[in-house]
Order: sequence, then C-alpha cells, then structure tokens
Amino acid sequence: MTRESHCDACFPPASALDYLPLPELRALQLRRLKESVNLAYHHQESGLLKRRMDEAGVKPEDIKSLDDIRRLPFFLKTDLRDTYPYGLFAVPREQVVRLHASSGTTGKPIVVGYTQSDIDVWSDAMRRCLLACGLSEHDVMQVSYGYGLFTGGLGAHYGGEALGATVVPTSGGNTERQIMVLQDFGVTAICCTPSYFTHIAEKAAEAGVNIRETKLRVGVFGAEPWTEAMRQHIQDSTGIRAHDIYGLSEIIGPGVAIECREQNGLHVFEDYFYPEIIDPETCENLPDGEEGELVLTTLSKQAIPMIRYRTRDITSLMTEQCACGRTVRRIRRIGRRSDDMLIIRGVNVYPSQIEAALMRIKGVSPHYLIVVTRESGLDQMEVQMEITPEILGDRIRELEDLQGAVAHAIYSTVGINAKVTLVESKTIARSEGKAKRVIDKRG
Ligand code: DLL
Repeated sequence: MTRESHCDACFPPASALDYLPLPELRALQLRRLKESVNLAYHHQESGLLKRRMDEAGVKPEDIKSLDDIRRLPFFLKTDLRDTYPYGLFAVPREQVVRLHASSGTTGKPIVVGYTQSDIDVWSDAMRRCLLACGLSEHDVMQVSYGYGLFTGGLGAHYGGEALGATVVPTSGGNTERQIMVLQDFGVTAICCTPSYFTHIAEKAAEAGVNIRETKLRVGVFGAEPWTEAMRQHIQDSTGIRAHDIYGLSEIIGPGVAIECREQNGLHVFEDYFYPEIIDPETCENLPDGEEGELVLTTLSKQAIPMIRYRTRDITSLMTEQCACGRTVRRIRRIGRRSDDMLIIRGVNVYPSQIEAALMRIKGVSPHYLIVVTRESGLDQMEVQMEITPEILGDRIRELEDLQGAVAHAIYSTVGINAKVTLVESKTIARSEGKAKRVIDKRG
C-alpha cells in the first residue's frame, strides 16, 4: 500500500487544458500545428523541412485538418546530427535563451534550444506533470536528475518552481548527501531515474535509514525504461507512490507525458505535443490501441519546431478515457525502442559511440563487446575489447595505459565511467551476420 490513498484531496485541481472537451482540443491542436509548420517551413536554418515538403509537393497551406499531418515528412535523430549544431533552429540566435544536448548516434551530441516562450511551455508541461502526481506548493521536491546539458534536472526544477513547490536541486550523485537532504529537509517528493532511486533506497537501508519513516511520499521517475514489477518493488519497499514520467530532449525534455493517480498509462500533454503511432518498418500510421513507434510533433515550440519526430520509442495510444477525467490521451509505458540505443544510468548510449571512441585509439582492434549489468540498483558498463597481437607482446604498463586511454575516450564521448577489460586477440565471438555488440543483463 502506498502511504496515501488516492483521494481527491491529495490531488489538487489540474490545468483546465488537461480536461478540454475534445472538439476544442482538436481545434487548438490544428491551429497550433499550422503555426508550427509555417514557422519551420519558412525559418528553419537548414531549410530541411521546406526541401522535403517541396519534394513531396506539400505546402503549409495544405494542412487543413489534423489528418493532413500524415502528408508531412518525418524527422529523425540523424537529421539533428546532419545539421549539427543549429540546423533545425527556426529563430535568430538572440532569441535562444538556453541550450541542452543529448547523445547523438556517433561522437557529437545533438543540440536543442529554447526561447523564453519555450522555457515557459516546458515549465508549464512539467508543472502539469507534478500536479498529476498529486504535488502542490506544500511539497518539498528533491531533484536528483542531473543538472547540466541533460534536460532532466533543469526541466524538473523549473516545473517544481512553476508549481510553487520548494525545490531542492541536489542533482545526481553523492548518494550519502542525497539521503541526508531527504531526511533533514523534510523532502516529500523526489525526481530521479527509477534505478537511481532504488540505489538511494538501498544505501539508505544500509545506513539504517527507513524511507517509510521520512516524509517522502511521491517519486517522479523516468528517463529510462522500467517495469510494473519495479514499481511494485519500489512502492512496497518504501511506501511511496511511484509515477512514470516520459520525455525526450528533441521534443522538450521531461514533461511530454506522465501517469496520473490511476497509474495506468501516461497522459500526453496533447495541446503541446501531438502524438501519432506508426509502423516502424512501413512508416504507415497505426490505429489507436496498436503498438508501434511514437511520433511526436511540437505544437507550441519556437526555437526548434519539431515536425513528426520519430522517437524510436515503442508504445500504443490508449483510447478509453481515463478515470481521472483528463481528456488528453495516454500512451502505454515505454518498454523498448526500435533502435539499439541503451540507457545507462539515465544516459543515452549508442554502441556506435563506443565504437567511435575505441577506434580513436591505436592498438585497439574493431572487435568489442559491451556488457551492461546492474549492481546495487546502479547500471554498470563493461567494455571488453581485443588488442592487436603487436601490443599484446608489450609490457603490462603499456597495457594499463591503453586501458586508461580507452576509458577516457569513452568517458569523454558518453560521460560514463566504463570498466575496460582487455581480452586476447580473436576471443570475442565473430558473427556472420549482424555483430552482437551488446549483452544487457539488467533484465
Ligand atoms: O531522458 C528526458 C527525461 C528526463 C525524461 C527526466 C524523463 C525524466 P533524453 O536524454 O533525450 O531525455 O532521452 C530520451 O529516454 O526517447 C526514451 O527512450 C527514454 N525515456 C525517457 N523517459 C522514459 C520513460 C530524457 N519514462 C529517451 N520510460 C526517450 C522509458 C524513457 N523510456
């Protein structure tokens, strides 16, 4: 049982926009869709949307109904990479007040930007997320998502402040201090990855701190896939209510979708983000209820109006209205992606990034294996790599230098400390088809 029953009193009234009658919501979406397409078509720095729409013979004026969105081209993470850093921006640089970045598929990150109005939209979306979790100005909210280029920390922070909660910006890491703050500051809500929370809870138990005896009652967990079983474990072992929050940098950051008190699917703030589900193979739209790849279009963003972004996240749109009364649709919990991106301690990692880092170093052969495990709730990444026979003959000291250089190259590319294991030449299994580069033992 969670600490509080799901009574209306613990869920303050949410934004009216969550409950708009559907005809009104659809009209608002259509108006905003037209504005977004116009902005991107005429002002995107790289002109990519215009080129693609012109090739397809579609003009912004052709968008007359929401269904016409299907005539627009898709965008992918590679489009952000290919136009790095600012190619998809649609406003002059002077209007951009913030930049964040997220992993690209190779060495360079992808860059996303925000005007002041975008920051306001993001803060409002996050505020509505926190309301949906039953939080209010009476809460003390610890933000243990990383602050920095990652959108998690600052996204949750601004949402918490917009709500009027007391925000404690601990950022990630230094778990002992997290536990001290949680106890001493009377923290009632925590925002972090679910895996980091299980780590905090485990360390707290080791230190003799019982989370049930603290004031903590709500967790806002996301940035990585987690399961219903993990939710039950967290709720049963700590007595808090654990909500799933979803988002991605390319669209805004955290705040695209959240579970309400029903904890059954995540409401997408459809007045800001328009969801579609497509078949990732054929790119055809799928009917509501069918599982496929989530495609999102931003309806109120200025710096990067994002049209039909293929998230690679696999989910489905739920059709039935939620018992909470919100009219904005829900997506089911996201359990997997249609590409090979790994999420390690909330950080996105592509095997191709690891490969790019390895290949920068002399003496490393192109045979490697990434092994991901979870120890005490924390993800660990080991990179096994073969070394060329010439190097193997050399002294131990040089091998250690090589290990250090590889670990450094990986850290500077993805920001994660990996254990680097050197293995003898020709010991990593060769494949005749697609190479198996990753063993994920996290279950
Ligand atoms: O992870 C934004 C975020 C921060 C979301 C804090 C929630 C909380 P990125 O680093 O760009 O942004 O990673 C986005 O993470 O496409 C999903 O694959 C994955 N992801 C995010 N939230 C969830 C979730 C942030 N609740 C990528 N469940 C997305 C499953 C998630 N996967």
